[in-house]
Amino acid sequence: MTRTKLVGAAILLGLALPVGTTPAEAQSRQTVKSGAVRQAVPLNQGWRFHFNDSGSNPGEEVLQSGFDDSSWKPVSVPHSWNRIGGYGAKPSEPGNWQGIGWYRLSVEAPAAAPGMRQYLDFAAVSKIAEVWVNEQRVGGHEGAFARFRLDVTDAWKPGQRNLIVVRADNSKVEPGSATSEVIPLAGDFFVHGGIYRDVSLLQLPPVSIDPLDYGGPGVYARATSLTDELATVEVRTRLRNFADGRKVRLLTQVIDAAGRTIAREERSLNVARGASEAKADLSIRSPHRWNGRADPYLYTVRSTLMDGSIVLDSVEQPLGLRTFRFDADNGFFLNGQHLKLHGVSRHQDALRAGWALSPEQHAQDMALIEELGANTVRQAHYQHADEWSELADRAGMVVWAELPYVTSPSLKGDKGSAALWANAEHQLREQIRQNYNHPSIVMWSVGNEVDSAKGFGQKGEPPKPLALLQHLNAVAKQEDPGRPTTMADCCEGLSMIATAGEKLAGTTDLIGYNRYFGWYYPKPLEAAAQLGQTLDKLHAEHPKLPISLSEYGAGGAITQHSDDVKSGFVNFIGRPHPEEYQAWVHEQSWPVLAERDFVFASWVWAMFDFSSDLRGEGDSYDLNDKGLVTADRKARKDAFWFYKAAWSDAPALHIAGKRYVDRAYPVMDVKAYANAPAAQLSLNGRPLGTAACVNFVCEWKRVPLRPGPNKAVVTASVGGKTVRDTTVWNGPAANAGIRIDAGNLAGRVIQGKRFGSDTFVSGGTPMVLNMGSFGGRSLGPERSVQTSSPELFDYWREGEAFSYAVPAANGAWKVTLHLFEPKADTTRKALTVSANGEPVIENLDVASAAGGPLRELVREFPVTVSDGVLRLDFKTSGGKTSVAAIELTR
Ligand code: GCB
Repeated sequence: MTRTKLVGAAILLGLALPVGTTPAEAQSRQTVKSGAVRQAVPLNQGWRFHFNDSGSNPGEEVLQSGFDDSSWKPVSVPHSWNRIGGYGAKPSEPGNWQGIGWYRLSVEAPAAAPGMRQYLDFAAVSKIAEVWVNEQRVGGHEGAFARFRLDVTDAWKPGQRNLIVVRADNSKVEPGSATSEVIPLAGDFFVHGGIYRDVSLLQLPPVSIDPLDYGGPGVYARATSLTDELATVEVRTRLRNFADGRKVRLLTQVIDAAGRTIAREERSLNVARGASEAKADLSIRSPHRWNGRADPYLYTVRSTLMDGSIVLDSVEQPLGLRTFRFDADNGFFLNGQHLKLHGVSRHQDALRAGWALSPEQHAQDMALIEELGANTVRQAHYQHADEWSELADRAGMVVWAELPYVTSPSLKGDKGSAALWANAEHQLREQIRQNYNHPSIVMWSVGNEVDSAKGFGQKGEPPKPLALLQHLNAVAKQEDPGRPTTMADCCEGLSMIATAGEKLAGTTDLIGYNRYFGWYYPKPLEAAAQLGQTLDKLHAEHPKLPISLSEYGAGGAITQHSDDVKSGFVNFIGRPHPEEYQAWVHEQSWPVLAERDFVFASWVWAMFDFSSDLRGEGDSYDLNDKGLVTADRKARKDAFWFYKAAWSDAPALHIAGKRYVDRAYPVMDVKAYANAPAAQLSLNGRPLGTAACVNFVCEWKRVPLRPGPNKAVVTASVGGKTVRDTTVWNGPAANAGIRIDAGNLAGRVIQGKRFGSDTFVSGGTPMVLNMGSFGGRSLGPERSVQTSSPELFDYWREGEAFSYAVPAANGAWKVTLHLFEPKADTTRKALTVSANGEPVIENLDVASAAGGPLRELVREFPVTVSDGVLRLDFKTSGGKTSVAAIELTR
C-alpha cells in the first residue's frame, strides 16, 4: 500500500479560511495579495496501477481499503498504460492494450476547517473514468480530454488517510462497448488510456467560485468593446454556495503584465444557495493588445471572493485583448491587420510517453513550432491540456481548437444515438468553458472528417453526420457567441470515400479542407496544380464561406531516401516514405497557399509523427509519419527546414538530403532551403555556381560526386548577414557499379548491394506489388514473385515504351536486367531493348521465357559507353513490359 503524505503551503489553505465570520465592511477593501489565489494540492505521486488483462479481473475488492495492492505497479501521473509506435522493427511486446486500468492512491489528507468542501480535480482521464473515495462511488466522467471535478466532501476524511480508486476504460470502440457512446468513435490516432494529466485536491469553503462548472475556471472574461483608447471587459464569475443565502464581497481585477492592478470593481453580493453568477464590467484605458506572435501581451483577470478581509476563494485567468475577423475573399485579420495564418497541427503525443506528457514536453513542442516560424496551431483532434493553450497564449499562436467529433457519429448507418449526442454536447461545453479565456483560441471546430467512416472500413450504409454537426454548431454558438465555429472536411468533391451525401459545408461559420494532393490521391506529381484548382473551385462554390486548408502533407521517414522524387511509386500506406518526397510535397504546396489570400489559414499535417496503431509505414511501426519532426522530437525532417526558410523571420539556410550520406549514384541534385534570393555551392572546395532560390528552394542539378567523401558548403546572404551550411556525402566507389531499383521512390541496400531509387528515366509508370495495409486491411490481394531477391520486385516500372539515360563512366559495362510479368496474362508480348541505339534483346516474351507470370527473368548483356551516358530503350508490342531493376557493373 502506498503511503503518501501531502505537504506544502497549499495544505494550509483549508485551515486558513475560517468560514462564518462576519467582517466589518471597512475591512473588506483590503488589497488581495498574490498567493491568496486558489491553490490545489497535487495528488500526482504514489499511485498503484494494474491493467486488467489476462483474466485476472479485479472485482469489487479493489475498492476496499484492506485490498493488498502491493503487487500493483507503482506509478506517478501523468500516466498511460499505452506505448505505441516507434522506428525500425516492431517489438514483440505490444503497447496498444485497450481495456480497463485500475489506479489506487492511499493518501493522508490535509486537515480542514469544519464545513470545507473537498473536490478531486482530474485534468484528464482516458477515456471513461469512475472514481471511488473510501469505498464510496463519488462519480465518473465520459470523455478522454476534458478536466472534471468531483465533489467528494461526503466521502472525504480531512486530516486522515483516504483511499482514491480510479477505473479508467479505453476499451476498443465496437458495438456494445461503453466507449461506443463517447466521442471519438474512430480516427487514425490511438486513444491512450490512463490518468494522463494531473490530479489534485481542491479545498474550498461552502461558498466559493464555482468549481463544478463543466470543469471550467468559473471566471470568464471577454472584451465587449475594444479600441486603441479603451477596452471594456466583461468578467462573469460563477459562484457556488452550499449554505443558505450568504453575504460576501467580490473583487474583480485586471492586472497588467508588470503586476499592476489597472482596473478593479468590488461589490457586495447576497449569494443564494446553489449556483449563481456575478458580472463586472471593467474599463482599461489605452489597452495593450494581444497581437499574435508579434506581441502576445497578456493581462490577468482575478476574481476574489471575500468575507470581510478573509479571502474565501480567488481564481486567476489570462486575458488577451484582440479583435479578429475572417473574410471569405481576404482571409484573417488580427486587430484590423491582415495576417496570413500558416502553421501546423499537433497531437498530444510523444514517443514512449504517449499522451502522458510532462510540462517540459509541452514546452519543447511549442518551442519547435515557434522555431519553425508558424503563427497558428490546430489542436488535433480534441481538447489539449490547459498548459498547452497557455503556451499558445504566451507564444502568440492563433489556435483552432477542436471537439473530438471525428470520422463518424455512429457505428451504424444512422445519425448517432441520443447518448452519443449528449456526450458530444457535454464534451463541447466542457471544452469551451475550460478554454474560454485563452486569447490564442479564435475558433471552435465541431468536427473532423465526420463523414469518413467508410474510409475506416465501416461496413453497411454510411452514417449521417450532418444532424449532430448542426446541433454542435448551435451549442458552440450558445456557449460562446464571440468565436466563430469551424469544421474540417474530408470528402467534398472527392469520390474516393462513400459518404451519406449530406452537404456539410456551410454548417459552420468557417471551414477547413483536409486535402492530400501529392499523397493519397491519383497523379501525385500534379500536386501543385490539383491543390490550386481545388481551392479555387471550393472558393467559387462557396463565395461567402471563409475557407482554409486544415490538413495537407505526406509521410517522411528520415532513414529512407530518394535520388529523384519524381520517378518512383508513391506508396502512401506502406513503405518507403523517403524524406525528400515529403519535402517536395511541401515545396509544391506552400507557393500555392501563399498566393491565395482567400485561404485564411493552412495547417501542415502534422508537426510531429504520432501514434496510430492502424499503420505500418515509412520506417516506423504504429506511427503516422507525416510529422515535420520525428515522434522523439530528435530529428527535424527536410520539410521542417523548408518551412523554416519560408516562414521564419530569422535568416535560414539548410542543405537538404543530409541524411542520405552514402549515395547510390555518382551524380546528384543538390538542394538547399533558404530565405535568401540566391545561394552559392562549393563541393570539395570547388565553386559550383550560384543558384536562384525560387520559393525558398535553391537547386544545383546533376552535380558529380567523386568516390568517397564530398564536402558541400552552401552560403547565402540574408538581409546582409551571411549564412552557411555544410554536409558530407559519400560518392560510390569507382568499382561499385550503378544499380537502379526501378519503380521505387527510395533506394536501399539489397543483399549487400546499394540500389538507388528509380532515376534517369523517361516514360512508363512506377508500379507496386503490394501496397501495405491500414488497420490490418490490405489494399488489394497480396502477391509474391518467384525470385532470389524478392525486395527487388516490390516496385517496378512498366510501359509500352520507356527509356533510361544513365550517367556512367566511359568504357565497358555489363548490364543486368531483372524482368518479370506481373499479370496472369496469356497475351504474347515482344520486348525489345536497345543499348545506345543497338538492339540487345529482341522479341522476348518475358512470361514464357520465365516459365509463367510472377517469376523473375534475368537478362545480361555487355555495353560500351563512350559519351558518359548509357541509354536503354525498352519497347514492347502486344502490351506492357516490366523492369524491376537495372544493374551496371564492370
Ligand atoms: C486525415 C485525418 C487525420 C489523419 C490524416 C492522415 O484526414 O483528419 O486524422 O491522421 O488524414 O494522415 O491520413
